[in-house]
Amino acid sequence: MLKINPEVAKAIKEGKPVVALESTIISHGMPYPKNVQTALLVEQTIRNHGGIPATIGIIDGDPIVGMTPEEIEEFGKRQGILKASRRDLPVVYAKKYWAATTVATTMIIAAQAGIELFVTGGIGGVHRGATETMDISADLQELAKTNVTVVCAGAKAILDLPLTLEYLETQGVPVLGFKTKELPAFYTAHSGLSVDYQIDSYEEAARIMKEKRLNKLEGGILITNPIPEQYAMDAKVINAAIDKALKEAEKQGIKGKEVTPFLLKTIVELTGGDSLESNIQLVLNNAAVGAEIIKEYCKLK
Ligand code: PSU
Ligand code: MN
Repeated sequence: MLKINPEVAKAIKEGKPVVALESTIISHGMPYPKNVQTALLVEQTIRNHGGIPATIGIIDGDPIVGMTPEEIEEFGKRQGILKASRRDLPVVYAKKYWAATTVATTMIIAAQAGIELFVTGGIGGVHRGATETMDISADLQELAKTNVTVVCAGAKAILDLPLTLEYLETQGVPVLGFKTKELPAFYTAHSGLSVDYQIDSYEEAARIMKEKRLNKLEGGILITNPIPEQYAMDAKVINAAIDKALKEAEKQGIKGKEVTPFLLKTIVELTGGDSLESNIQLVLNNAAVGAEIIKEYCKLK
């Protein structure tokens, strides 16, 4: 049973623009206290753009839609919070664990609550070497079947970006570029790969969302929004850090759901915190764009 915060519940009922937010980025994606400061700033940015934020996480086995600032603070510093993807949910609920929601589980819970748009930093994808390891994020499968639009800054080059695009194509997920033809690569605006379509306005994004739902084309839409130029990292610096982090993960035998948090943390260390600043700025930028898109979508409904 969902625990929906009253402000969020009222907004959903009245057709107001609600934006879902994930909690793995807080517990496993950034260090304390920047994780909490960022989560609160993201919520404020959504409000400044006329939206209602709903940060999602699991407390004592209860899925919370619209965490309080105190709950966000707790997620930021508490040790031992699980990272829950789709397969973990029944166990986390039954055993009454605290768990952070990934892109996949945030989509699941958002859809159950009636929230149609979700903002994050980067999604999981097909990992490099996946032809051997079969490490493909459950986020991609969720995008294939759950009716939530996800606004992100592309995917990190810790992943195999061409294979990630192939997978999304097979699964029928539209990959859109917000004012760009190129798939953004999280810390930089450039991957050298093309998105399926460029969209040029919030309204255009909203109309695509509406058509997908009207025509019962189940599944998500991925809107990729490039990091603003002034916050982007130097491609050489970030790519060197990514390569080093990947080698370190291999050396330490990091596997399964530990891989992504390990890489994120190692990259922050290797760049002396610069990558964290870029990460924060791109999420704030996504929050602004996401709020504007859902506002347009609410007008169309
Ligand atoms: N990518 C990022 N930052 C993140 C994540 C991914 O740039 O915080 C998190 C998201 O919660 C995403 C999850 O859903 O990692 C993917 O984990 P995995 O690769 O284990 O599926
Ligand atoms: Mn994985």
